[in-house]
Formats: sequence, structure tokens, C-alpha cells
Amino acid sequence: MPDDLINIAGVKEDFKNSLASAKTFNELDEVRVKFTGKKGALTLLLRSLGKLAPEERKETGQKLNLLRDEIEHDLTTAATKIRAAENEKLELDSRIDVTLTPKNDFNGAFHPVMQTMHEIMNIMQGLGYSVALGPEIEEDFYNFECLNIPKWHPARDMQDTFYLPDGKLLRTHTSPVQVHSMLEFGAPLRIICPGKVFRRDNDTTHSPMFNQMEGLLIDRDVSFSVLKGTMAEMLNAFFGRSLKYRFRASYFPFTEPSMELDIECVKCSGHDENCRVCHGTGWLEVAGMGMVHPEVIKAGKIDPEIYNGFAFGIGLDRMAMLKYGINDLRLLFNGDISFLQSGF
Ligand code: 2NM
Repeated sequence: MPDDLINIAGVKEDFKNSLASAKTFNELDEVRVKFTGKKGALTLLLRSLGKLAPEERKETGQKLNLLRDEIEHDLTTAATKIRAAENEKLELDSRIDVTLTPKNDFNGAFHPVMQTMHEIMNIMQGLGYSVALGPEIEEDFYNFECLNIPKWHPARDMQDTFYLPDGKLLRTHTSPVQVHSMLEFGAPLRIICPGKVFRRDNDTTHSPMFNQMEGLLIDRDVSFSVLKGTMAEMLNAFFGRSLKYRFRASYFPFTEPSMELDIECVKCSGHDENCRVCHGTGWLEVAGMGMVHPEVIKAGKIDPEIYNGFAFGIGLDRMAMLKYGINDLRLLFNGDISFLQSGF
């Protein structure tokens, strides 16, 4: 049998070339079929052995067996290499490079209420006030008694307090911090007390936890005009423009006289009778305040014959909504990350 019928060298060369270009399992399988499949080149060679003269059969058969062994060995080796390469690629693809800059450049943000709290803190610190903090769990004595709110006083119902099993309570305002400060530091005193406060109130316009900032100034001969100027300064700085404001007589047990402060509507300035912010009144109630009641000064172990002062309270949640145009209180409390990401 001539070599061109049993072209062992040609099939071998062809196999080596095919194998060299096989990069994936699929391609490798095509090579396997092409040479060792039913109609594969090697299979056809083996089959044609029968047509050879007996004296040639033995030698050619041995050569073909060697070629078959080599092909099988090469296929196995190639499969191992491809598997290793694919595993490596898989590992590289799934590897985390901790030195890479994150694709998502949102790294967290101040909540608008905290933003507001810090803005007002900065303004008040510029006016010489220090920040005083205190516990959220308080005693009846500091939350009510010291503030001229005796047991029978309707303010206790008005405030609808969360009481704890041990008789303590969740503070309903940050005023107890101011009592602690009077007792600790005495007079004169200029402090602001930001923080969480709690009342049994839960509907679309009230949250059982909200944020307040109270201020207290104690000195000799403090006049109402100082309070008036302080509030105007704070609000103008906070809203970044000069706003119209007005005081209305009010009542708080811890101040006498007591006032509430309205500012012109920050949305419509009173020009839109359908305004959803001021409901057409043109005014927004933003703070309560007054001259501190002598009984409260006394409770702070300061002599009301020598010292007097003023105090005020503002709702930080409402201030944040007004400044940043947030129209639904619930947005402040439901933790929606896309709301926070929108930036304030
Ligand atoms: C308000 C309104 C009026 C207030 C009073 C005091 C304290 F402790 F000095 F007596 N702190 N804050 C006060 C006064 C708070 O919030 C609407």
C-alpha cells in the first residue's frame, strides 16, 4: 500500500495544526470528531488497514496505533490546558480589586434634617451660643416639674408623653437639657439644645419622633428686643434672605410673656391664595418663644431677681421641609435612599 493511501504523516500534521488552533472546549471537540469520530481521519485510516497486504498491515497497524495514542494523549493534554485557562479567566473576572475607585460615587449624605440642624447650630454659634446635649430618656422632674408644668397642668395632656415602665419618660422637648445646663453652669448662659424629642402623635403631619432646637439666654437685663433680633438674625441667615415676620401672643407654662413667630411664606410670600405651603394665609408658624418664667429660672438655681432671659423652640423637621421644599413629612422618616441621594 503506497504512502498516499495511508498518509499517516499527513493526518498527523493536519491533526497537530487543528489542535494548535483549538482554543475552547467546543473547538477541541470539533478536532476530536474530525479525527477520532465515526468518519474521522484516524478512524478511516484504521478502517482501511483491512485493504492492505498482510505484510504491510502489521507495520502500518503499529504506526497507526502509535498515532492514535498520540492523538488521544494530545487531546487530553489540550483539554487540561483549556480547562486551566478557562478557570483562570473565570477567577480573574470574578476577582475584586479593592484598590479600584467604586463605580457608584454616592458615599452617603447628610439627612436634610441633620443638615438643617447643623446650619442653625453654626448660625447660633456665630451669635455666641454653645451647644448643649442631654439624654433622650428623662425624669418627670426635668421634663415637666422644673418647667413650671405641674401634674394637673393640661400641657401634660397636650404633650401626650411616652412613659417608660420605670416611671421615666421620653423627653417631649429639649427643655430639660436647658434645666440641666442652668444647674451645671449657672448664669450667664447662652445655649442651644438640638435633638430628638418624642410625642404620642402619628399621622401624615406628625411623627412620634421629631427634631427640635431650643435656645436659652440668661443674663442681666435681657430685653424682648434681644430675642426679637436674635430670631430675625437666625431666620434670615438660615433662609438666606430678609423675610417679613410677625409675633403673635401665645401661651407656654415656661415663658411669660409667650409668643409665636410667623415668617412670610417662603414659597409664595403671600401672593398665592392656593399655596399648598401656607394654605393661602401668607404666613408660616416657625417658632415658639418667650421670656423665661421666674419659676423656671429658680428651678435652675439661678436668682430671678438678678437674672432674666429668653428661650425659644423651633421644629427642625418643619424648617428642613420649608428650606428644601419637601412637601411630605414622611419622606424625612422612611429612609428612602433615592430621596437622600437627591441632595440638599
Ligand atoms: C418653646 C417655646 C417657648 C423653652 C423654654 C425653655 C427653658 F428651658 F428655658 F425653660 N427652653 N425652651 C421654650 C419656650 C420652648 O418651644 C416651642
